Amino acid sequence: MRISLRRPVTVLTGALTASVLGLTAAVVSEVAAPSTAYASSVGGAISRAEILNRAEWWIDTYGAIYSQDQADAKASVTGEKYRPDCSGFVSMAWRLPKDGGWDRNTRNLTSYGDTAGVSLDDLKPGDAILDSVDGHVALFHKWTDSSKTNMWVYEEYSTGDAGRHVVKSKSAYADSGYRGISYDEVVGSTGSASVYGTMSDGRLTYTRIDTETGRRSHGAVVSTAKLGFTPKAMATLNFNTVLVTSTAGQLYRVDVITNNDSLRFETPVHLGGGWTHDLLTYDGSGHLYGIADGTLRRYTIGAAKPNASHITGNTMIDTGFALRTLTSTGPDWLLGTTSAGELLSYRIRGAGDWSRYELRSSTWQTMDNLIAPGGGAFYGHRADGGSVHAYLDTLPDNGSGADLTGTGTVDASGWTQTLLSAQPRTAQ
Ligand SMILES: [Ca+2]
Repeated sequence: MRISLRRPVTVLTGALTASVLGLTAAVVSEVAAPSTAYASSVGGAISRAEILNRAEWWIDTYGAIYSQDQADAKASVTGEKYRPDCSGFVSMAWRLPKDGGWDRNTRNLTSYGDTAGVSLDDLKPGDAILDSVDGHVALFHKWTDSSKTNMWVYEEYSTGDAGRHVVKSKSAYADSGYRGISYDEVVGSTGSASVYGTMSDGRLTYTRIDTETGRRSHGAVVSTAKLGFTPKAMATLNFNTVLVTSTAGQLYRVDVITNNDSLRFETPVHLGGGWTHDLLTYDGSGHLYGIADGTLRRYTIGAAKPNASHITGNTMIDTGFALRTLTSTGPDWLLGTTSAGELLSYRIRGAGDWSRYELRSSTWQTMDNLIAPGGGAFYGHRADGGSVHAYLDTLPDNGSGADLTGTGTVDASGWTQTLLSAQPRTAQ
């Protein structure tokens, strides 16, 4: 690879020109301010959703800029500049550090001890496909279908062409000696969020979100049937069982028949009264939590499809849980928001025995529902605009928000549900 180092143009013809140049430079450096969707650091942990967002932004922003000259580097969405060729593009998507001012090339992309080989069949979004002999690398986006015959990739390919998002054949890659590589700093959950919801008229909804990419992968499918009562709080127990309370304080079990092309459920099974909870969540490990008037209670669920006798161990944990939203991030770990804007994590051990951690002190008052499928992934729903936002708490059980990042918007609108609840532990 030939690199010519160009001297910067520094023709100063007077104070006015200098100030104009300075202004221009400042504007260029503000190509895109970092936002919560771009929360990684150079060389640091990065989610698959962020890698794809970085690649998409570059392809959407630039035209035919391909160059193997490091001096032609272009700004990424977070401002750092990367060489606009195939390996510079992957370095940009992964937000790799420079080595002596140089981006990596196809010969040394895997020489820094921070990548691992992966078979083409096991590629995940944000991995790369590398031919270090003939010198090309592309960024894997997704398979076109479950047969894994063809894949979407992002790439900078050749001089005179714009970067592109194209379909490639796996067998053609394999025949040409390409191999898959993954970046060790990639963090995030794998799996999906299985999300049930209620509409204000009592219909039920089902939606799936791919937690790797932060994108909706199924639905929403909406039932024709209505629950027959006004839902107040809900907790998903497993893939086809949801507990829902009514505004009249009654608890119902909803058994789902199908959530594939349509959503159908059996007539809700009435389990009893006195369920005045404002919020409910299930931790995926036998404990149902509910908050009524700021009092947190824990129950033990003894069956996949519980009747009243399977809901035991009513334990008052404590008062003072004035939360606006509630979900569970793991066994006996709760996550919630307050109307004052806090994002709070709780570890519950028993009656009067719990710990509270403030992950964020402000701005979360806009959330109307929180849902957490496990693996540190969670989503915030804003009913006002119907948007759903993705977050990743890399270690959800360390009582710290330092490892918490926003990973993008799943949908900017369209989620008109009143309640949302994700099946626990469907992501790792
Ligand atoms: Ca954490």
